[in-house]
Amino acid sequence: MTDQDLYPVSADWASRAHMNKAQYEVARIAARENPEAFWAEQAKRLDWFTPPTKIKDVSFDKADFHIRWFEDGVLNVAYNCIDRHLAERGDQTAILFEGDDPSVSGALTYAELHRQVCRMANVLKDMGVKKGDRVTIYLPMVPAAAVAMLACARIGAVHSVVFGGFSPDSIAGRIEDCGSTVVITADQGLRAGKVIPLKANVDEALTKVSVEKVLVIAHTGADVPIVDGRDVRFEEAVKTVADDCPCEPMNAEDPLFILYTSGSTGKPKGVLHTTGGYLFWVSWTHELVFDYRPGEVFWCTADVGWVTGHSYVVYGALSNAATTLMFEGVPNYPDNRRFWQVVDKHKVEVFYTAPTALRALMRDGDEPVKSTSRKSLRLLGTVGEPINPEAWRWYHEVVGEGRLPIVDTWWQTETGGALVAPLPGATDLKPGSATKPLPGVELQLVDAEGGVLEGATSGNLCITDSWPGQMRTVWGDHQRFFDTYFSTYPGKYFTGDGCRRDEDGYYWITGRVDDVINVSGHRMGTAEVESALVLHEDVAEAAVVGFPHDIKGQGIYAYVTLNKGVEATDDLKKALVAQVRHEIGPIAAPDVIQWAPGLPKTRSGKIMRRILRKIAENGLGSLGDTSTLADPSVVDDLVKNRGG
Ligand code: 6R9
Repeated sequence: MTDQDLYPVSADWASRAHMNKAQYEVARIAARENPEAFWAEQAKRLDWFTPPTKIKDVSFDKADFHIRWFEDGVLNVAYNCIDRHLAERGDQTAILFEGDDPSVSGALTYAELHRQVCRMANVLKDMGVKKGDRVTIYLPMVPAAAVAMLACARIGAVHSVVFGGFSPDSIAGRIEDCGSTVVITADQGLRAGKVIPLKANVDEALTKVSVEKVLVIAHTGADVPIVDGRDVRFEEAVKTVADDCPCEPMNAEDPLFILYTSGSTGKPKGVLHTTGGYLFWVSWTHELVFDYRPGEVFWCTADVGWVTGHSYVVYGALSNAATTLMFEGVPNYPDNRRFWQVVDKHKVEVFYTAPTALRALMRDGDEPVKSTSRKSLRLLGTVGEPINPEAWRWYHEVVGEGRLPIVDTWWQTETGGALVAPLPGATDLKPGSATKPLPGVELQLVDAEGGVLEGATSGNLCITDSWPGQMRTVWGDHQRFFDTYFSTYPGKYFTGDGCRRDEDGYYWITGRVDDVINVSGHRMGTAEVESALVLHEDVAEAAVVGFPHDIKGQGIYAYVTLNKGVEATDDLKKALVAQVRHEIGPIAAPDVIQWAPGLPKTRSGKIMRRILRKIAENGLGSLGDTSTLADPSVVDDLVKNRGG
């Protein structure tokens, strides 16, 4: 098979979709030629307390760097996600819940969601939270997580959700960086039948940093210690609050949330998204890319701890009056039929997941899928990493029985929502390609020197103009925002991804070209893992690279140089893995640790990661130019002892 395999838009989809081919072309041109008018019109999909008259004010140039969208508009995100639906859809299910345990499920209508969000907002206010304050949320994938996010949005507090798989150290670092005064957590979470000690993790984090209050929600009902004066039991506090809470009028450019993400250097960055542009972008893309109609059952399997959960489980979906499904569990618990059983149980219509989950399920064959009906499904989606054509075809043929389009959506924490993705009524599909940019998204491929590449070619993926959902700053470090994304290729946003464009103008993301590893669709900075390793007293130096991994997409390969006289044992390897799990979380645990008597360095002392990547990939004989190595014998040893 070649990538010229084409899955054309069906006549049915073309006739009923929000956007067909002709409309897509018209929108592309309108957004490019008259952005003010185009976005002013599109932004009417939101309910504004004061509609914006200033639409776009952007410069990517160093001297005058700024990004502002809808800047005189006033709105509230919770109002758009809840209140405006109440009159017509108060009794419609807003959130469906499927627990880790298949016997546990539930549902919240929009009216109930409104009441719960108002009550949580009032609890937060009673705890002293005000507009602009930062609130850290560390919760399992349960409706309370969405309620907490919306409660913050309602009163203008800025949430920072920390994924439940992150360690106490990671929580502490994130609390400290954004100066949160309050943490919202639960007693425990559940995953594949195992308990996640959320409150205990928060307690440990708070031995390193302090906050004023911790709001503790009962989920499993476990008995967890309560610190007097600091911890507030939600179930107690909520007894005395009112059922209604007004929506704080927010400027379009007021912060909505901070979400930490890994980059090629340093500690994770606090990506900041604002109210108007972000909400507009996730709402618009959710409708277009999933060809969404209010009331359809939408299931995005991402955790709310990641941007995909923010944008499509919560904000995009609810702004479009969706019934959004929140799933606490994992694809293979109690067994590998779980995803499809949940689809049948809740009559899921749109299903959106990560390639890594598909690859893992594919390994178990077709039977677990075929034992279910899946007839409620009408559209499939993927996100997080490139999908290999083999997994794409399996998804299409086995899960979708050949009848469902697949939308492969390329985007980043920084972009707020999807930027490159097919529209099911407008874009013919090619397995493995995220296809084409959405209207208003201006892509460019450049070479290492920044030279613009035309036609069918490969290069570094840049975006030459802003879109409303673009991040606005790195929390507390605006210079880092500029330096990270706009200094490599002046005047352009650099994504960090490599990409190929084929002769039909389709984009094929090839993966990160920086020192970021994509492990099961989650970003991990090599520098972060290295820092965690060198914290160990026996470690002199460490270098971490990604390598191809059948299920995870990329695995983590660590080269470790021990201090003189330290014995290189398997127990020490285990201790190092444990160290990384403790410092960052289980997702950062190295798959391979290789003892390295020395690391390949240039004469100026820079580690040559290119060579380490090659060795990890087993790309022997193709190590490339090694003439700048200070000590070539180092490489011979690493090649000889590859893999451990
Ligand atoms: C939404 C999300 C962003 C990085 C991105 C790229 C990779 C995401 C992809 C994809 C190929 C896709 N990525 N979607 N690569 N095809 N459809 O995943 O955000 O966690 O910030 O990761 O993920 O490398 O740069 P985030």
